[in-house]
Amino acid sequence: MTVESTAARKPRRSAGGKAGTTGSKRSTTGTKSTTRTATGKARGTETELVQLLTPEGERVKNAEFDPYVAGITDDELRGLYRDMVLTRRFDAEATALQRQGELGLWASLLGQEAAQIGSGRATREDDYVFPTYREHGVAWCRGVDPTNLLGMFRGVNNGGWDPNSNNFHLYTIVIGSQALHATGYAMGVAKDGADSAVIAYFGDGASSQGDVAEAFTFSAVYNAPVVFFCQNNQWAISEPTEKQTRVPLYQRAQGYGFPGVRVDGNDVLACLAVTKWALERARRGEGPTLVEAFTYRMGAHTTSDDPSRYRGDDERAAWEAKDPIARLRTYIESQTDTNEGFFAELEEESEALGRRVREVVRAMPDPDRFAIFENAYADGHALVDEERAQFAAYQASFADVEEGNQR
Ligand SMILES: Cc1ncc(C[n+]2csc(CCOP(=O)(O)OP(=O)(O)O)c2C)c(N)n1
Ligand SMILES: [Mg+2]
Repeated sequence: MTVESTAARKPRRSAGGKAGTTGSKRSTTGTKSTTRTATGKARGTETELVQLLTPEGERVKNAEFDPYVAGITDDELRGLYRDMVLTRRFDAEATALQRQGELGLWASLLGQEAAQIGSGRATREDDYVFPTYREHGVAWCRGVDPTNLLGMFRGVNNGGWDPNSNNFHLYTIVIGSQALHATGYAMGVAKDGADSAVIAYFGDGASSQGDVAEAFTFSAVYNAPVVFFCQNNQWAISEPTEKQTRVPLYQRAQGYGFPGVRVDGNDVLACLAVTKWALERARRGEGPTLVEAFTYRMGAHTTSDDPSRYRGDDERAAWEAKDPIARLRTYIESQTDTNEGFFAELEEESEALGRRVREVVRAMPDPDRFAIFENAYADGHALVDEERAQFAAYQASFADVEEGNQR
């Protein structure tokens, strides 16, 4: 199949873009390396980190990205805070529900609230989002009812929401594959002539997948309107980021010919600003962007994992000091002193959400036991028929137990 280049129909600008990977007053983490810009000019760079809010809750100026959050109101700041608090509360409830046997598994987003809420709030209604299995905060921003995220983790359905209702695709467990889905979708969006953008979420571990490399190549060559949002939470289950890459992940974009930016993933304002910038580039026909949100997975990989087997408490403690919610609260309190009622009400709203999630999950109906044999083949299949019959016989072997239970 040949695919017409979307670049031919859209004004093509330098892949280095306005902010691109070129220098600015970003604060740095101090690592030095030599890279080339997208236009091929060699230059030395430091590992740069876009930050608008320090861990102490102080606003830092940034000439490139300040314009993207310039008009933000106190109410909007409180809105971002509310999003993060409620997402964290939902996540804690889900973890507890798993421990109590109500869910089979849960992948916690603890620590990654700013990366998800900042980027999620940057999306427009008509944009399309391709998540992994941990994007509960992005789902929240897209208006997916959080209880709908839990069916799959309870094992009662295969997804739980209609992706096209909120332009939020189903959770994807196959690591990195959604980067390709997003690229293909974005190429389609461009062919339709729409000015929507697409955003694909994935992790530091996924960055090693061939699918992600292919997505980078295709999106660059076809100038697809897609943002690759990599949450570098420092771990891929028990593998640290050092096992995935020898260069900061965002710098990989240069080899493909599009800009990459590292943003403080625990700074909701910076994540909002950088993602808005990247989405706007996509909408203007300037092609893909890689955003690396530098953050930390505070909890276990999933409820089946025990991180004490491979990492120390000191690392977690260092990241706890950079908590995304605490720093926004400090900033909000420094801006206005009329927040007392807001924080108290939010506490109540948070508890009410926890209660609702618990009630809804417990009331989820079990699926029909035989539904697993449906929906694979349109006209049936001899092997599936055989397996269905075997399963029916197996189920029938419990008839006396079930009768006993009813007596
Ligand atoms: C193709 C594929 N290989 C392996 C796995 C098993 N697996 C599940 S999660 C995971 C680690 C992913 O790490 P990362 O991309 O950093 O995302 P995070 O879980 O940290 O959010 C792996 C290897 C998988 N689901 N799919
Ligand atoms: Mg990871």
